[in-house]
Amino acid sequence: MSEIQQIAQDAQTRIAAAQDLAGVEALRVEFLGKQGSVSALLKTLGKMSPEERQEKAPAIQSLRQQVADGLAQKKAALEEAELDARLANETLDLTLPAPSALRGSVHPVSQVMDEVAEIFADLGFAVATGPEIENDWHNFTALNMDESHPARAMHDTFYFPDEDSQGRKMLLRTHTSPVQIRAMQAQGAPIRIIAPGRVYRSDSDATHTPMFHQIEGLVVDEGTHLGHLKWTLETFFKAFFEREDITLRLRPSYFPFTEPSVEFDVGYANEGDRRVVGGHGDADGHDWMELGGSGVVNRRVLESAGLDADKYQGFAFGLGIDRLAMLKYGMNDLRAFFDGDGRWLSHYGFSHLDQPTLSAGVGAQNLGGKS
Ligand code: FA5
Repeated sequence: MSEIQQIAQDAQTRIAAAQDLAGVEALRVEFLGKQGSVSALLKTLGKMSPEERQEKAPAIQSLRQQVADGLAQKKAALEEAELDARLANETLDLTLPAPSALRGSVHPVSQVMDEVAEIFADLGFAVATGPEIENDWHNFTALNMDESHPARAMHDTFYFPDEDSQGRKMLLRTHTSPVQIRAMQAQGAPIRIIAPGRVYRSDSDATHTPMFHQIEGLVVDEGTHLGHLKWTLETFFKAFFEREDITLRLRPSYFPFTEPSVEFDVGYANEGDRRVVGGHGDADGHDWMELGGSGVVNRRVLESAGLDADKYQGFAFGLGIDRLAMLKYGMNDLRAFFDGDGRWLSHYGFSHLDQPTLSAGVGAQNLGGKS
C-alpha cells in the first residue's frame, strides 16, 4: 500500500471514531496542520522534477481534499448531535401552572432611585456615577475640607489602612458630593447632573444606618443662583409626592462646599402610624422630615475642579433616598431596609412591572398594599 493510501485509510478510521469536537480538531492538526502528515506530503511536491510532480500531485491534492471533507462532515454531524441534545434538555413544559404569588420584588430604594431619575431626566439632568471606594481628596479636600477641617470629623468616616499610589488616604465615600468634582473634571461646564449611589458612615439608629443612599444634584452655568435651586427642589418634590400642596422648609445651614448653604425639610402629618406628606408642617399633628442639604457651590469647589469661578456659578443638593422612600411609602424604621427579611420585602417591595414614568405617574403601589 502506498504512503498516500495508508494515510487516507488511517484518517478515515480515526475521523469516524472521533467522539467530540476537540477530537476532530486534534485530528485536523495531526493531518492538515503545519506539521501534519498530509502537509508534509504536500511539501515534498516542491522538491520534485516537473514530470514527477505532474504524476504525484493529483493524488496528494486529492488526499488533502478527502481528509478535509471527512473532518468537515464529522464536525457538522457532532455539532448537530450536540444541538439536538441541548434542545432535548431545554424543553419547557408549558402545561406547568403559573406561580401563585410573584417571586421577588423591587426594593423600595431601587424604586425610589428610578422615580427620582425619571423626574430629573425630564428636567434635563444626566446621570453621573463615581466610585464608592474614594480617596480623601475627592471626598473632602476638593470640597473645601482640608485635613484640619472640623467637618471631616462629623462624617464618621470608614477609612482603609492603605493609601493610594499618590499617597492619598482611601475611604468609603461619606456622601455623593465627590461625584460633583469628578463630573466637573470630566465634563467641564455648563453641566447638569444627578448622581445616585451608596454612601457609608459609622452611624446607626431608626433614621441612620451605616450604609445609606443619596442622590446628588449639580447645576453649573452662567448666572445660576439660589432661586434656581429653590424652584428645582419644589418642582421635584411636587412631582415625587404627586401633589401640589407639599410644604418645603429651607433652613440656613453650613456645608464647606456651598455658600450660602440650605437644609431642606418636607412637612407631613401623622395619620395613625403613617406619615402623609402635604399640608403645613407647623400646625398641630404636623412635623418635618429633613431630606437633604444644598446650596450655592462654593467658588473654591469650582476652582478645585478646574472651572473658571468668575464665569460660572452653580447650585448643588444631596438628598437622602432612604428617607424619601420612608416618607412616600410609609416605613418607620430605616434599619429594616437592609435586614433582607423576605416578609418586609414582599410587603414593601414593588412589582418589576411597575416602571415609573411621568405620564403614568411616578408613584407605585407596594406589593403589600395590593393584596
Ligand atoms: C451631605 O451629605 C451633603 N453632601 C449634602 C449636600 C450636597 C449639601 C450638596 C450641599 C450640597 P448630610 O450629611 O446632611 O449632607 O446628608 C444629607 C442627607 O442624607 C440627610 O439630610 C439625610 O436625609 C441623609 N442621611 C445622612 N446621614 C444618614 C444616615 N446615617 N442614614 C440615612 N440617611 C442619612
